[in-house]
Amino acid sequence: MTFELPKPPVDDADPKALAAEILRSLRYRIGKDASVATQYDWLDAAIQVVRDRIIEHWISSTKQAYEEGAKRVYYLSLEFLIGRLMRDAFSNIGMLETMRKALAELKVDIDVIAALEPDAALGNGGLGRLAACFMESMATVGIPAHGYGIRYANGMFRQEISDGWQVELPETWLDHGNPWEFERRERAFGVGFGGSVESVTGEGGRLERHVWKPTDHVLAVAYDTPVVGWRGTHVNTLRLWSGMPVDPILLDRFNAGDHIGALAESNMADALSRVLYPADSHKAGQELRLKQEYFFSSASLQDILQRHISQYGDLSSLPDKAAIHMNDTHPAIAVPELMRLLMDVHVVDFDAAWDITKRTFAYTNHTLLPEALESWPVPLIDRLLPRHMQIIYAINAEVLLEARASHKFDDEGIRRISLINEDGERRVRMGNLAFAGSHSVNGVSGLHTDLMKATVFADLHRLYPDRINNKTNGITPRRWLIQCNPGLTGLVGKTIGEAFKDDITRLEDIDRFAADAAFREKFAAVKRQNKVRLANLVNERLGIKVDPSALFDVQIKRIHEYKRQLLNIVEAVALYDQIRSRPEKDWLPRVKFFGGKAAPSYHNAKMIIKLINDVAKVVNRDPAVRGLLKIVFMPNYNVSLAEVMIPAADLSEQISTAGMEASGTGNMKFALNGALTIGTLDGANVEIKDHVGAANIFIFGLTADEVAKRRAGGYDPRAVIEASPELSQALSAISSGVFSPDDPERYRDLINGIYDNDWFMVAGDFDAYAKAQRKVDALWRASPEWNAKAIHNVARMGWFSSDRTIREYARDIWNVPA
Ligand code: 26W
Repeated sequence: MTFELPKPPVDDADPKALAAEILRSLRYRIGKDASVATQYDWLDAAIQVVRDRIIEHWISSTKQAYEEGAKRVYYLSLEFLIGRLMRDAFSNIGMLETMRKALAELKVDIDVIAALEPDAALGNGGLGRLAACFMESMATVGIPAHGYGIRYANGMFRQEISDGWQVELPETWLDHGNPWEFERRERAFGVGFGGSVESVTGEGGRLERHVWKPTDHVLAVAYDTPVVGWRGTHVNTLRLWSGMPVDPILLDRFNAGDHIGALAESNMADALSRVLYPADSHKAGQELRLKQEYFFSSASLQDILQRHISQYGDLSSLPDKAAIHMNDTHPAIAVPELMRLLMDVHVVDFDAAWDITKRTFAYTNHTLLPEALESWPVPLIDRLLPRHMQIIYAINAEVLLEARASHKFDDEGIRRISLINEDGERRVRMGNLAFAGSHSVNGVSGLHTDLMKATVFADLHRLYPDRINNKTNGITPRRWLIQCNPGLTGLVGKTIGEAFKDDITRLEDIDRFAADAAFREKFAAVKRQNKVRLANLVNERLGIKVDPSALFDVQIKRIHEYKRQLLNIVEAVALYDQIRSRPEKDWLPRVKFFGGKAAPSYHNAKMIIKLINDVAKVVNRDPAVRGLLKIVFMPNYNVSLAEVMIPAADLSEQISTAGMEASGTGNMKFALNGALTIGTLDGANVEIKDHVGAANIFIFGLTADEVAKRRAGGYDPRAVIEASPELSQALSAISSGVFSPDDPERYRDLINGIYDNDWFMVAGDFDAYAKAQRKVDALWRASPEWNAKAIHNVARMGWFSSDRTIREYARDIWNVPA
């Protein structure tokens, strides 16, 4: 017998009917009457109403993939920086405006409740946000995909600024519950740690297989969140694992009087999904981090294998039906885990298992910074995951055999290819492991991929020359244009029609309007509105008044020496000095915005935050500046704040030391929203320049090659500083305590770093940067030209859609239709 289920009842275009449905949801799901409902209750009730429609598509998408026997993509990532979901879901399913009206009928302001939704900060920065954009694009282009990660109870810390210093506070995004997630208690897998490996022998004492007997056990419980693609037709799943004890209380221990020890499993389970490591480029290094990596990799693989076996019976067809993608090396332990599951549980021999593994996995590298390349001490892996250590040795033997057979390497080359670093304490190189276990290894911009081939993976690239490929990053235009910039979206729609919403490359159609004075005026008016919105927010949060007609210059991203917020603030100090010494010149009003978090243990990054705030205090209060320069550090930068700041920016700061930013994705978001970029030839800036045209971007500074040459020898930062009066003045002001009268020595070490070594080429690029900034000033004065260039940027950014990136992954790496 089949039942016809009631579908969500009403006409989605009718606000009155929707309002009635919201009231019903409030009553029967939340158990409240409108008279006592809080704003949180309305948020919950509204989400539930739209969620019902999403579930319909979710179930049909899942069914369809199953019935067609479609190949699925599994995206393994320790980070998904998804932010708020309400606007995204409502907008993608086409109900944002009717829901706005329906709520208005009930005297509820959708923008007010939207602001109450917690910003799900399950990531550090670029890598996590990329995973979120990819999930949305996979749903949009209709690829059946699951994201797998950890449901951290505490995501990225909340940043407060106290007396100019960063203070870290816990982020508790689940405090009011989470209407988007579905707990799947029945979808739980055991994950083990520790113990020993036993051999199982068969007839005649022949070794048949190994069995790992872990001593510690936890359960991984699935929480599913639907991911809605554009137009809502395809819905995928983000499955996040939460740790649960197998036995909440170990009764034998409890009864023996060991009441604390009885909670050991419970505590470990809790710790596994407790907190996101907030270091985005320093090795986390802690044992718990490795445990998190194994916890989610193992649970995800067990889930994938169970689904595959129940549908196809055996695992030989796994590579034809599953593409498993590793977002950086964080899930690299999945390589030996799949080998273990194949060999020890499903009794596949090593060669066949290795073949299946390599054909199933692919790996993306997101950074070349040596301090961010993961490696784990052999003794640690041996203790936590003894069977995996054996398998890593076996894989290594295989790889080194191939390397020797190729006759391409001397002993040094072989040592560099080895999965085990033998210099000093022996460590497993997770990048080499991920590389060896994958059929595809990709970088995230053209330059980054070239550098991967030439540096970290030079030897592995020689051994496997077809494995490395490039996939330049992208961003979803739904969140990063349509939702965050309704003004510009409306203007573009009125001008060239709505087709660009389904094919973002059609934005090209507004290119010719750059020559149309009336259009430029309207474009400028939209930008101004967005700037007014940001100015109000700044006033509300910080009590700082900024003038929306000033140039809004924005650098928002993680705080890192290589991203060079220091270059930016030093240049601001130099400008301040000039405004004071030449008051008669017609200086251009400019507001410099900064935002970003420093890893709690990253001393210099925290000093840079304090310096920005110290400089802001002096500059913003100096009457001699007459408001011509303002400096604003926006606390707690996150996805939601980006959605307000990016549409309001005139100038986008993308000024990393060339060769160090793998791609950047903020750079793409700004240009798409009509900011001009000031940037180095680094990461995807190179490709942005190619697309928008050299005349429509401010490129300055050393190239990656030049940086490498300088570092190799002969670079004398002291001489460079002495040759630049502006720079010398600014550096000595900072270092002598002009901005830190309460502690004149505060910046001595930070500034000495520039004099002594200048690894990040702050001095090396200063003059070029300052000169480029004066070009910015000149163009800003010629505002029709500025606006024309900004329009060209918007028009030519379609290629940077993550839909394009995802289609390339689908075609070149995953072998799935898109
Ligand atoms: C082991 C600790 C750790 C954690 C995170 C090391 C490294 C990371 C990431 C690789 C940091 C990251 O987010 N990388 C950024 O990835 C973006 C998406 O590809 C790029 O656009 C950025 O340039 C890159 O810095």
